[in-house]
Amino acid sequence: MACEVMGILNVTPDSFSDGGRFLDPERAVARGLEMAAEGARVIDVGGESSRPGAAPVEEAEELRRVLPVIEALAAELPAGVQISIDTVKPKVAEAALAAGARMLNDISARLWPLAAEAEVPWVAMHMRGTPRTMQDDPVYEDVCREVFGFLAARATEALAAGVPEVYLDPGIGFGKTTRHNLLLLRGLPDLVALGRPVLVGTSRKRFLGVLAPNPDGSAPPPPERLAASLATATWAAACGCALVRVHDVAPTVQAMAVVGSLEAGAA
Ligand code: HH2
Repeated sequence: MACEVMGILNVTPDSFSDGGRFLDPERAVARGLEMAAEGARVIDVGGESSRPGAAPVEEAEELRRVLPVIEALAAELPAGVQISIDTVKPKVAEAALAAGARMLNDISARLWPLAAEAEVPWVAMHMRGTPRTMQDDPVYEDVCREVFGFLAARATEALAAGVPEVYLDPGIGFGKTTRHNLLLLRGLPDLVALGRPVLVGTSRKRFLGVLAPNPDGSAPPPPERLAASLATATWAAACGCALVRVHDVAPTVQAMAVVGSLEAGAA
């Protein structure tokens, strides 16, 4: 099965790459529809940045940001394109699901009872600590064993509780050094082998600027990390992942189509 694309729609003033661009609900909805037209199968709406060091957002403010966008997108998106809500707050998750979101993207990996109740797929992501503290010297003995073991245990619990599908996400950049991110990406076949769909989010992340610096050694800013983002999305697809979470939908859809064509039996 070809790897599908989840388009990122951050309705925030401070996200690391697109912060402030889609705070206006009309612009956010237009961007969601544009990503659907470009081939995204899921539009991931988030109202709180989780970049390293980010401060938490009040529940009422997060609701104010995401609900009008979800309501409008639920009415306007073509059939076959789902909305997911990217939140760690139970009240926001519940309200978003009631407003038309059909997937719960949970970077805290704690909200599966809500996904069970609403009968929607749940994304369980691994994170060390909280966004405020997670990059303070993360240490693992064996990062793949620890992260994949954590996700497998959460999936077992969630499926037993009645969640219809669990996506496993290693949480690239969430309490991980560049080396940890590389080890997790290299280990993706082992995560896929657990038998659940795997979601990977590397798009424009900081470690890509470290791995692929400018010729003068400086790190390219987030919007200039497209080629590096495509390299990791392509790698994830070739490893058998089901979904990649990206800012740049159109070029990623192209890359996924090519990987899909290369898969055994496609030609
Ligand atoms: N990464 C971010 C946010 N949500 N969800 C999942 N499942 N996986 C991820 O890797 C992931 C995520 C961070 O990226 P972004 O949304 O672009 O930035 P910010 O958190 O600053 O809004």
